[in-house]
Amino acid sequence: MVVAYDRDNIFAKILRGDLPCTKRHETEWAMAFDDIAPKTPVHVLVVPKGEYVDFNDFTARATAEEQAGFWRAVKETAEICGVGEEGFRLTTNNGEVAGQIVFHFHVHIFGGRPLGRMVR
Ligand code: IU
Repeated sequence: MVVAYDRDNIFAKILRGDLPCTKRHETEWAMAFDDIAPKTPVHVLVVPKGEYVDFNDFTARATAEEQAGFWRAVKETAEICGVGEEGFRLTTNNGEVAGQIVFHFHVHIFGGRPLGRMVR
């Protein structure tokens, strides 16, 4: 079930500068900032600047240039946050069934400690 994009979602407000964040990286295509409730020593969210509800929406509607720019920013953010070499986990929750609570597409970068095996 796809929800409509809400321009007043929390990440849209952060992108506009209407809400503060601890910014880690910004490019033409994306912004990265610390999660407000970090689950690991490094827990950063990377959001595209375009208006996409979730991963399905982003991959369906974003241009190839936007998508490449976004994933490049994810890689750069991991490096900037000091986990690029040692390793990290990328997660995106796609839809309510996955536990998505903010409906502006975003990728979590988790790292900074051993994360264990998530899927066996
Ligand atoms: P999601 O399940 O991927 O949609 O989780 C959203 C994340 O956004 C979650 O880890 C929250 O801690 C985080 N977050 C935030 O960083 N700042 C906020 O104001 C809100 C949520 I609301």
